Amino acid sequence: MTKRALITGITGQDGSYLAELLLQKGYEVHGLIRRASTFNTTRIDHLYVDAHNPDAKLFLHYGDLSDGARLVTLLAGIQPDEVYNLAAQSHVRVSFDEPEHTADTTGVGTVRLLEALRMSGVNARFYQASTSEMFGATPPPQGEDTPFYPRSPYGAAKVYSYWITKNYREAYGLFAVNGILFNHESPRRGETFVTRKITRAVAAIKAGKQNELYMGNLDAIRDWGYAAEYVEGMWRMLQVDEPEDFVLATGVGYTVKDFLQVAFDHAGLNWEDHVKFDDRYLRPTEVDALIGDPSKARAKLGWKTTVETPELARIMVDADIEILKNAGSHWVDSVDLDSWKN
Ligand code: NAP
Ligand code: G4F
Repeated sequence: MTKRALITGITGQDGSYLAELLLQKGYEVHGLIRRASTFNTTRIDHLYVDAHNPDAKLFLHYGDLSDGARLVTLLAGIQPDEVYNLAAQSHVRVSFDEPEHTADTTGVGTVRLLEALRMSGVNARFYQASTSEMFGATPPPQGEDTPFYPRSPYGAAKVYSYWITKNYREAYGLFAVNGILFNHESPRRGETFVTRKITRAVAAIKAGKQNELYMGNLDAIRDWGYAAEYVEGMWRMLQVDEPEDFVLATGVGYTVKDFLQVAFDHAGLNWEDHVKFDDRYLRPTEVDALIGDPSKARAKLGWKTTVETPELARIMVDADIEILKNAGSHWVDSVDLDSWKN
């Protein structure tokens, strides 16, 4: 029997890699997408086959985590074996500007989906995209038993989602798990997260299209892995016998400054000639250091990373140099993005 999966957030970085992986594994994949006035499917366009084609395995459905009734109807119609809840307002800095919206989608959206599963009677395994941001102020290394101390509206909303997922597992016997993922990046990363902001700027500076890059706190430490490897871990969490929560991370931390250094060096540039400070990129409360302990995932899922942060930075720089070459006049400078997009 062909397995069927529903992915919320399929148009995002992780959703696109997960859809790719599940299609490779022979799944029929259904994705929830938001209606927008412009196309928002660029990350998955390469996977899409017209639904009239008998070989089509990827199906997209309009919906939103703010619309519980729609989630019930969709689940009842699709009857998935696995549900991956990746949708969220996922930008930490933006969550300080839009705390209520973040709580509604990143927090309450999860219980809407869980409740829709219960109301539709669909017996699917459920994956919740939990995050290292929940550890916040608790010092590293952080593992499955480390206490949470969120430092942003985003982190607080994700803590709610973590606990409600655990509660539905205990209260209703759902196979529901939290993947507590540390930062993971790729050439498909949103342009305003720090790694992609840096690698796009390197490409633009190298091409003579930009000279300055405005940044916030360069001392923050993150454990950056390669997104394509993390979606394999998500899938493995739903294939084990008992539902359990897992940390996915590389286990090694680097500062934002380290990332800048590797990325600029790779293009033969000196970051100190270009990077300027702008306090608009500081957060009211910062998460100083996130470094994960992935030993449980290694032991029980056989999952581990192979791409370390410096290699990741080089992959992303090379990809952005290529993207810029092909973009021509459609390229939007980081400077333009920076001025309002965080
Ligand atoms: P992303 O690129 O920002 O993608 C977020 C996805 O959620 C997009 O498809 C977006 O749709 C969708 N979305 C947002 N609000 C929605 C709503 N109200 N209803 C339905 N869909 C909505 O995020 P990502 O990096 O792929 O991360 C995937 C998930 O993992 C997120 O939940 C994130 O918080 C979590 N996470 C990420 C990391 C990381 O380092 N990447 C680490 C730990 C946890 P549009 O395309 O229409 O905007
Ligand atoms: O790339 P960031 O915006 O990612 P952050 O805040 O760590 O959140 C990401 O990872 C979480 C997992 O830990 C996910 F749950 C979340 O959805 C998201 O994917 O910022 C990383 C660090 C921060 O300390 C920030 O203050 O970089 C610092 N930073 C310095 N200058 C900057 C900038 N961040 C951004 N976005 N832009 C800057 O100019």
